[in-house]
Amino acid sequence: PDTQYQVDLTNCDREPIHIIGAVQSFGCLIAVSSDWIVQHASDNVADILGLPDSDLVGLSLNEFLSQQALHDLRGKVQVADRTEAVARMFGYDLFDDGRLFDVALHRSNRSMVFEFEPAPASRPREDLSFVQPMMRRVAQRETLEGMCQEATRSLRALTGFDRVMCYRFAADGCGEVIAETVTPGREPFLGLRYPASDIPQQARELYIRNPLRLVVDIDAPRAEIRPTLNPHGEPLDLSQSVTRALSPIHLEYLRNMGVRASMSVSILRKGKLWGLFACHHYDGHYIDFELRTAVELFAQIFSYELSQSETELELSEITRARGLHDRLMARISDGASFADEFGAIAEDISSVIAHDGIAIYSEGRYEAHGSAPTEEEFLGLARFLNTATPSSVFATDALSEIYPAAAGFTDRVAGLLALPVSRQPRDYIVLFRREVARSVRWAGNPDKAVTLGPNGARLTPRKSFEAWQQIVKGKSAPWLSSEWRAADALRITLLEVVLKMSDEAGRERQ
Ligand code: BLA
Repeated sequence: PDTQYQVDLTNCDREPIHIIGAVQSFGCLIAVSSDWIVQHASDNVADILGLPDSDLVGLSLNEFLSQQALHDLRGKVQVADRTEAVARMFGYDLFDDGRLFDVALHRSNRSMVFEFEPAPASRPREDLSFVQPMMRRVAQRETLEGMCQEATRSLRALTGFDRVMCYRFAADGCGEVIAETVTPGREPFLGLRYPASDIPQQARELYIRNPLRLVVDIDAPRAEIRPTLNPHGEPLDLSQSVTRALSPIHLEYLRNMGVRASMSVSILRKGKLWGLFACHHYDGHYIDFELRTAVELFAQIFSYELSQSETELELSEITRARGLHDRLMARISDGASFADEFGAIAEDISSVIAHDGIAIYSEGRYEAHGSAPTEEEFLGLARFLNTATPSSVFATDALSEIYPAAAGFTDRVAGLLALPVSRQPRDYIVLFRREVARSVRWAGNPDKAVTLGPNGARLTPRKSFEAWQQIVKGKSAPWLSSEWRAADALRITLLEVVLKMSDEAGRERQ
């Protein structure tokens, strides 16, 4: 149609996916005005509902629905309006003839939107009864990764998708597969990273408001919503729709991957998109609305559990930082020298701030563990640090951008966090991090044959991964604000430690 937006890889984040103008063929859509006159209908309505008349636009609902159905739908409309959410009916006998439908209802601006999916014949449903046991198993896991892993395992068992991933966003919008359960024999995606552009901004905003989308079959024709514009000249806003057709760019991405069905479910924390459960299937895969509702519910409870556990983690960081202070003070009280204790001290620090290498530069002596510059390289760096940090923590995740000589040791160090631990001359404890792209490797088969769509190889996970590698080139994992805080507390402790140790050393020398 004439309103169709020309999308390509340069304008993905402007593609108006919420007014895409079509639903998928597993459901149909009718939008009505406040007086229940049909304003829009998808062109598969007659097909799905089994109506003789294929053009419903301009008709009143009571011309093709029974009084009972109208009454029941009206009740649900009130629920949708009161809760400002999608109201649901499962296995509803819409025409009083034994054919059952699942119905989703929501308000979209001036319209009330109904979406219908043929429901499986009446059967005992237990989807909801799985949610609590699933959540209990998740809650038993001690770590965040463990919780996510258990969630992917049980979601796969519940929904039958070939692959279920937990995809977490970083502060810069890039994403990482942090947990995965996949059919044996399929290439694992665990640990892989993707650039922010793979899930563009407007999609993320939409996914906060509407937590679940399903693509049943990328090869199934979509059903156009007609007319494209209402009498006020506006397209139908499908933000809350449960049968919306997805962006053709994204479908091309799925096709390039050999994936035919996809589902993703939002994981929120404090109103922000924390991540997604992303599911793939290598065949068409439909799960009905009732099961999708159970999945949504699971994701919602999971989100709460997750935020609680992240809050606990943040609290335990404070406790750990305090513990570190006590351990460091204890180490010196028995008179050991800083140099002797450095290995143990480094170990202590790594429990609070993750790093790949650590060095101490004190009174002209340099000692390093792990991934770090050589002494010669460090001497130049120390002069740079002297100019950079008056007397506080200094950190960067892209050292070579501000200190070009660091290009000479990017094979070992991309980011650093420096703690000045004395005043004159400048002594430091420095934590180093390697280039993040170096620590992640694509484990899959590079020569796998794919048939590519019009936008070429960019829309494949491998190219996405390479795009991510370019974006983060020369960068380490960022230093989080919690790590800055821990570092600042640590600096004060170390200052005390160093002073005390040099005091004692001084006394011994006398
Ligand atoms: C949407 N992109 C998505 C979604 C995911 C991804 C999970 C949500 C839709 C869904 O449930 O399927 C990304 N999926 C991934 C990634 C993996 C995966 C990274 O399985 C890794 C294994 N996509 C691109 C590029 C563009 C793009 C380069 O890769 C544009 C420049 C666009 N992705 C794009 C758009 C959507 C999307 C427009 C929204 C789809 C919609 O909701 O209509």
